[in-house]
Amino acid sequence: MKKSTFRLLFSLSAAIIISCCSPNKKSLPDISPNAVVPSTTQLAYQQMEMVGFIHFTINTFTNKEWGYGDEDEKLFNPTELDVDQWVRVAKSCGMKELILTAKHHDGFCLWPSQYTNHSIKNSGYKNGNGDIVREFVDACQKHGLKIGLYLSPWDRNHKDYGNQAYITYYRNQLKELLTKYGEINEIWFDGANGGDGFYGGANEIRKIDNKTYYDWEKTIKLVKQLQPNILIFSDSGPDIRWVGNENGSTGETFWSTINRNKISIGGSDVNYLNIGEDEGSNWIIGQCDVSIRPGWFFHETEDSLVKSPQKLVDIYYKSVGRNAVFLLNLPPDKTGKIYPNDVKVLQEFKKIIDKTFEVNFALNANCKSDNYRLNNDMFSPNNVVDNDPETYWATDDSITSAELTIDLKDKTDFDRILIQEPIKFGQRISKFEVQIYNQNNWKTVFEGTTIGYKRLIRINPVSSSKIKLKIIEANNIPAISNFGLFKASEKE
Ligand code: FUL
Repeated sequence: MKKSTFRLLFSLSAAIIISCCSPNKKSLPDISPNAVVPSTTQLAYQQMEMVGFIHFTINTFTNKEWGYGDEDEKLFNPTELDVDQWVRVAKSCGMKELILTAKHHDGFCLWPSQYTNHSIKNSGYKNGNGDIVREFVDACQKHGLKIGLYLSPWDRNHKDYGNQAYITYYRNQLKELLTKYGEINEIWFDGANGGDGFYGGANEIRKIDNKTYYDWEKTIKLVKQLQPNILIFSDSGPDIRWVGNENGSTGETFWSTINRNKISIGGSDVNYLNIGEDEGSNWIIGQCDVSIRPGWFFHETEDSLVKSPQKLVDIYYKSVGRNAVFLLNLPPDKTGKIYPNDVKVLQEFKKIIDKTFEVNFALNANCKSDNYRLNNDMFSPNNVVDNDPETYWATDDSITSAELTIDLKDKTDFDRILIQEPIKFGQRISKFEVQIYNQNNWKTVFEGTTIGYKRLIRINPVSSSKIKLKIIEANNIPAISNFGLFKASEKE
């Protein structure tokens, strides 16, 4: 029997079984998930799309990027600290979480840690009675933002750095942060490790073996014990991963799947991190970290070098638009506030994104496909334009290439395309094309590889009434949850 005839018979009998025995859609044979899929918390994290970083510590006052660890704590003294402003600004530009540098490489702690004197308790701020981690947590909770904390594994202040005693110290600090401040959504483990530093007055170079020194697997276990729902970021996840650069972009091809045994904190192949691997055995979300200024900390000399709204929009397409999460750093100044010009840029960025994605021309358009699963509406092509991220179009078993045609009725101008896979089933598509119908011909306007949670495509403006999405290769039955067409804001 020919494959297609078999498929038809299979679909018909399945349809009969369904209509006779189970009117309930839920009992339909859904597409089976890939072997590697995101956890529920990873799925929720990916859906946040944009999160923020706050780099603020003693460096803000010493005008440095990497403090040596010998700073006089008294130098830390923001005069008009307004943590609420950080959160309001982040929220107003669409961020759903903020991550604070509780401790950067200099070892200075923004909370009164009982394990060190290099902290806010010896600073001028509130005469040593302040706790900025507490203020940060309170403000995020008040405004409904998730909370992330950065605890630098490298500590240029600590006398024991490089020895086992430091690992105990580091874990004690994690215990403080993860037991005293309520629910923490993300912990950020940086990859910079070892080098010169103050180290309690030793003033020397200390090298560590980044594969063995930290015994990360034990620390990860501890973190998950203390906060079962927390997501851990590092070069190698296990939940969220670095994408191998600090300019905010993943590769054009970007898999959330990767092999964890090929990557390690501070010692990974950056190109591998930037692309991932179709066959990867771990799901680790990509997170694109980048600063709104050249540096991660505030420096007056960089006031004129704040990225433009257009540059941020470009990064948005290269991060959120390539299946990753955009992590944008907003460094507060010495007064303790995000600088007005940075705020202005962010507001303009948000306006542009909102304007571009305001009207989806494909919404409720008529969609057809050469195949849809069991010919049942649960998998109808129309699900990709129903504005419901939970519904999707999927094909019959064994089909890995298929076409979806979107009929807009009238000729429409557009230059931005959005495509989403229902990633709860895994990431599947590895080759696709978008075509438009023009003068009795189909013309290819984009050729791509991966889609994942969200793919945003920029093309030159076109005018057409019919658009085709051709799925050419996939590692399993393809499924699409959302397809959109937009016209870019003139300010892009
Ligand atoms: C890097 C650090 O060395 C930078 O100072 C900054 O914190 C950035 C986010 O990560 O590895």
